[in-house]
Amino acid sequence: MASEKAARKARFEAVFAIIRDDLVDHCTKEGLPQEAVDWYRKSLEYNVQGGKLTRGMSVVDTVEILKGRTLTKDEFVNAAILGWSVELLQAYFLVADDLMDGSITRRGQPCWYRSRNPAFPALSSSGVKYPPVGLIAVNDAPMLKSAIFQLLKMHFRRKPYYIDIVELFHDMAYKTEMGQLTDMVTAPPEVIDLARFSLERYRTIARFKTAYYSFHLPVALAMYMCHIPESYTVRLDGATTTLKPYDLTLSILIPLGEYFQIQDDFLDFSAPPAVLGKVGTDIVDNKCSWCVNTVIKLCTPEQRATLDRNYGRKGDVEAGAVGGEHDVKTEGREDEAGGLCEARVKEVYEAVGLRTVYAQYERRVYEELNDLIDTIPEEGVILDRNGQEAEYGGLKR
Ligand code: GPP
Ligand code: MG
Ligand code: MG
Ligand code: MG
Repeated sequence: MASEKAARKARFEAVFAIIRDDLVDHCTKEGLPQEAVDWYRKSLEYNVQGGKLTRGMSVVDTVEILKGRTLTKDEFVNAAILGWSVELLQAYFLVADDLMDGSITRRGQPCWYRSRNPAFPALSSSGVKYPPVGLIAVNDAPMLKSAIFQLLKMHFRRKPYYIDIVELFHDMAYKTEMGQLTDMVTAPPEVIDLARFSLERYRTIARFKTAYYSFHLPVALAMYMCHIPESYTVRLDGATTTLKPYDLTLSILIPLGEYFQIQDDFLDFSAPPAVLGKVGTDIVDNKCSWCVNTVIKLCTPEQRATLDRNYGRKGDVEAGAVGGEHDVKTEGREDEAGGLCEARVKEVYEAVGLRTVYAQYERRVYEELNDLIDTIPEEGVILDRNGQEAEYGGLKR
């Protein structure tokens, strides 16, 4: 079972070389100098590979489920190219986000803007060997996004669903950018003010910043590839109903994406670094996380004051606690990312019973998502506009 999963991943990963070579060869054909071509190749390899690949692989999985059979070689490669296009979008977001957040590492290596690109011969004579990428990343990021539309043109221009997938990528990117804007203005760097946070604001950020491109996009791409129409009529238990499958997908995958982000936030607080794969930083980074929003609603005024003094602060001394009991250096606590301030916040989280609240939420959302999934009609005869049984590409196996 585990080896089957690894084989599926390896098969998907093998398609990366196709998209990289398509994009690099295109730059060469455009007549770019070799150092620019080498730079772009390095950016693609560094930023697009190395993730979990769940978004990309779910395009392939969904096409397989919709078709109900093993894919032909052509079908697989096309689905995987769409999957890698989602990974390109993700790479674009992460390169830009790391610059905006001033982050240090990503996927176990330095963030792109902090990395040293060996394809940088122009400056190596200045005595600095491979200077950091720096602000060239401001151009590298949108090049990763533009690469998507170049690939779609190369591989899907003659497909009847071409314009649908082009519009879908534009729509999903725009939604994510709206989410990033809301995230940035809710917790701008250097402004720590928990009064800006609320669970309602959190939901907006999670849905726009994460759910659309991570959950709806891969599934909707697969649906377009399988020729699923925007709406169709079915005869179900004798009655005729109009279904809008993409709206139905949104109605389930956006709440699922919200749950994914809430789980991510909870793990940031609760999972040991060995399990998380990184040290959780949401508290010291002043993130508008599900955890802090939930605790704000449950805590006493004293606990709220502790949060106000310590949230978003990386340090050993509580800000505002002049000579007070908490004005203590954290000797021997270097293991903690945020020192004493973070520890104080975590104490409040534990005291209000955040672990129990999360467990209750998870049970409830699991039921709710299953109820939503149960609303999808699985039976029914698809009708054409004359009321006759119709055949709609991927809908018919
Ligand atoms: C990462 O969020 C942000 C995105 C994936 C969207 C970025 C969108 C742009 C238009 C740039 P984060 O900063 O909360 O997550 P992480 O902790 O992974 O940096
Ligand atoms: Mg970030
Ligand atoms: Mg961010
Ligand atoms: Mg997180």
